[in-house]
Order: sequence, then C-alpha cells, then structure tokens
Amino acid sequence: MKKDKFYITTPIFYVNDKPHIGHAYTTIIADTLARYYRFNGRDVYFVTGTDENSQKNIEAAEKKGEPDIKKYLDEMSAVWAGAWDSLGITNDDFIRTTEERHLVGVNKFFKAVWDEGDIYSGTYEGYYCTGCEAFVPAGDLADGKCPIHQKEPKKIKERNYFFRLSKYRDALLDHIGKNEDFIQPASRQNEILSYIRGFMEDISISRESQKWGIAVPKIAGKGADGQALYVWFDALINYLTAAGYGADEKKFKKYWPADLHLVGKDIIKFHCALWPAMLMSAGLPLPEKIFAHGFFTIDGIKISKSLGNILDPIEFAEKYGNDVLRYFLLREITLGEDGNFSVLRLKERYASELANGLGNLVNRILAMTEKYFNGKCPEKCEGNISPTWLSYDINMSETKTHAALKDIWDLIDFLNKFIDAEQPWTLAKTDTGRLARVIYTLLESLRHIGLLLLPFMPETAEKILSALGVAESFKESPAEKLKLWGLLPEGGIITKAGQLFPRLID
Ligand code: ME8
Repeated sequence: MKKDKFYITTPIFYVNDKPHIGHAYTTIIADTLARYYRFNGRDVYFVTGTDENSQKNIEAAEKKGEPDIKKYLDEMSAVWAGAWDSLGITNDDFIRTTEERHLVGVNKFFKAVWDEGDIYSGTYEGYYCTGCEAFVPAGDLADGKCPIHQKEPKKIKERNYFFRLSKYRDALLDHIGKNEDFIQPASRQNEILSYIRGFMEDISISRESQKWGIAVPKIAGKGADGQALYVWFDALINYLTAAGYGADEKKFKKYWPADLHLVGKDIIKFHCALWPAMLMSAGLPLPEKIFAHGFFTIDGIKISKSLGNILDPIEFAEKYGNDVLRYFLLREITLGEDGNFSVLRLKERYASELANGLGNLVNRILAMTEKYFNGKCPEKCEGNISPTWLSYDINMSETKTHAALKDIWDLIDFLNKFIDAEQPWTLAKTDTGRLARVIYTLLESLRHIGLLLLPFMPETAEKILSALGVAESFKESPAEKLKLWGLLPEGGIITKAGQLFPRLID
C-alpha cells in the first residue's frame, strides 16, 4: 500500500545544557529525511522536543542557582527550540514533557497499562546514575563508578511501581524476528536480541524521592502519593502525545504509528525493548522502524564537558554556514556507524568537494551559458538522469543518506569531466549545434543537482534552482514530474548563483 504520511521523530533532549554537535547531528539527519519525504509528496510530521522531567535537569537548575525549576525549563527549552530554528530545522512540532497535552496522554497511557495488569508495587534497591537516568547493574560498575559517566551512582532503596517488562520477552522476540526492518542497522538488532533474551527484567517506573516530574496517577492507589513517574517511562510517551494521543484522536489516527524513530545508539534499549513492550501493553501499534545512528568523537576524543571539547553547532554554522555543517556531518559519517568530527577534515572536504566540485561546476555552467548564449537556455535536447535518481531514492528509503550524497557527487564529478572532455570553448568555434546540446545537458543536469540537494543543502539548492529560474517549481510540482528530463524552458533566463563556497579565511 502506498503511504501518504511520514511521521519521524528525534529523541527529546535533556535540557541540562544547550545542544552540542551530537544533538545537532541527529536533528539534521531527521530534517534531511523530513525534507526528502515532503519533496516526494508525503504528509510529513516531524517532531523533536525536550525531555524535562529528569533529575539531571533539576541538578543543572540547582547548579545554576535557579530555585524556580519551571523558569529554568522554560528558558532552556527555548534555547533548544531557538537552536533548531537558527539551524534551519523544519520540525512541524516541538513537544515539551511539561506541557498539559503530554500530561493528559501520560495519564491515559498509564491507565491502559494498569488495566492490563502490567503495573505492580515492590521494593527496589540499586545504583542509580543520573547521567544515564537509569539503574546501573552492580556488575557493570567499574571501581564503584558508572562506566559511561565516570560518576559514583547513588544507592537507592525505595518502594516503587514496576512495569512487567519481562512479560513481553517472547512477543518482542517474535516481533523483531518477523520484522527485519524494525531495528536498523542490523548490528543493533543483534545487540537488542541478546539483551532481551539474557538480561531484560521488570523495570521500576516510579521514584519516591524525586521533587519534580509527573505524579504517578491516583489510579495506582495510596502508594502513588508522593511518587513521580520514572523519566524514561514518561519521556517515551512523547512520541504518542506529540501525535495527539489523549487530546486529538483524529490527528493520532492519521499519524500513529510513527514511521521512523531516529535515535543515537546510546538509547536503543529504551527504544527497542521498553518502548515496544509499553505499547503492546497499552494495546497500541508499534512504530515501523527504529534507526540508531552511531556516536562520533571530536578529533578522536569523546565529546565531554569536562574535556572542554563541546562543539556548539550554532557557532559552527555561523562560521561555515548551515549547509556546510549539514553536508559535512552527513558525508563524513556513514549513517549507522561511529565516526569522527575534525575541522581539518571539514576544510579538506570544503575545498575539494564543495568549492572545487560543486561550486566550480555551477560557476562553469552558468558562465558558459552567459558567454555563448547570452544567459538564455539553449534549445532542448534528449538526455537522461534517471539512474542517479533510482540509486538516490533507494538509498534514501533505506536511510543511507551518506550513499545518496555520494550519488550526487558522482554526478558532479561526471559533469566536471564531461565539460573537460567536450571542451565547449573549442565547440564555440567548430560546432555550435553540439555546443547548444552540451550546454543544455549541463543546465538540465544542474537542475537535477539542485533537486537532489534540496534535502541535504536547502540553501545551496535554492540558489542553484533560482539561477536556473525554476526555484518555485519544486514547491508546486509533484516530484515524479520534476525528476523527468527536459523541463528547463528554451530561451529561459539563466542568471548567476553568486559565490556558493567562498574561500575560507583561516
Ligand atoms: O537520552 N554523537 O537525551 P540526551 C552522536 N532525553 N549523537 C549524539 C552524541 C554523539 N557524541 N551525543 C549525543 C536522552 N547525541 C533522552 C532521550 S527520548 C524519549 C529521551 C544525540 O539529551 C543522540 O541522538 O542525552 C543521543 O541518542 C541523544 O543525543 C541523547 O540525548
């Protein structure tokens, strides 16, 4: 069945600090896919947001000397929303877990799970790491510290509510077995299968001593007094509440289940085991796909505040441009694998692939049209670009954004070589008929490059399409039509694109 909607989510991020380049990475990938599916005519619903009921947010507010937690959360959430705005992210919604619509949905969801008999009360004793916002098994501690955050976790013993996660072991294994695409890439699927088979236990879903958070619904009886829901139990439900669950059933019916939850590899147990089990318990359909991208280091070193190598994506984009940041992140790191971010490498790619590869091609084609045809598009000729689209569309549908970018650059390289081989400057003297066909082919190929680039480098793509006089067409015409050859009007005015990638100063 052909689908007409595409519901895509990023994790909702903690607001204990401003976004760093890792958070921007996830959000830029999601934005690229959202733009791609929009271009292809799907009704895209792209959601990101902030995870606000977390202990580590409260600790951050305290550290900042802000006694008013709500004020702190409002300010920080605005910082995150503003960051995505300035990076040109096209999210359709921004959910905060302190919003009323979320609270309403969480209560509804809790009731559904409660009615299913999947919540019980018990005593929990364990080591809680606020960095992970999770209990760390005693056997995983290294020198008494959380191996990820290098901090001593708090020992906690309290009466909590538990979710019967282990009840869903067989159903989860069955679902993953039958739906190859459910967890991607495949390496993550193996990791999750071994967790579900060997380690997954019931999970405590409330906290006795937490001052901030969503109260455990009264339906849970007297024991609910003073208990807040465990932040992950409430946070995951954002994917439902953002789609209207509990508040706007028409919208919910339209968008749920999500087509893609995009997450980092650090949070796959929550997304690929706990979340589907929660949905099964509440009797709701599961998301189509959960894709976990890798983590990247900066110059080979883990991104960490204490090491002082936190890269601010906004500062970075101000210096190099949003499109350059997008291009580099998506080209340098194979989606799904770990990678490294290095400014040196970015400058290399900038010079060779952007300035020399794409920028040069655009300038050459537009300048030759100006010189040989007075800036008018020559007569149409036969041509074909469908092999690039075919490979590109397959790669995009398989979430292989790095490979789709390579498809575009293969075409750019081919066209630069085509110019060298055809030598239009010689044809201008010897064969003007062939010159017209070569220039038309180049102009039309450039139009396709503009379209292919739209999801990845939207500002650059618009400049290219504007220079060709067709910037409005992609907003109105269906993608299938735009992907055909020969849409540039004969005699149409071709202008300059300006310098797309100026020389970097330092
Ligand atoms: O986990 N490389 O939020 P969070 C790539 N609130 N991606 C990175 C990264 C890196 N070095 N560092 C962070 C939470 N990320 C929860 C989520 S969802 C219901 C709740 C990205 O603020 C990556 O997407 O700790 C990772 O999964 C996410 O930031 C963690 O963000």
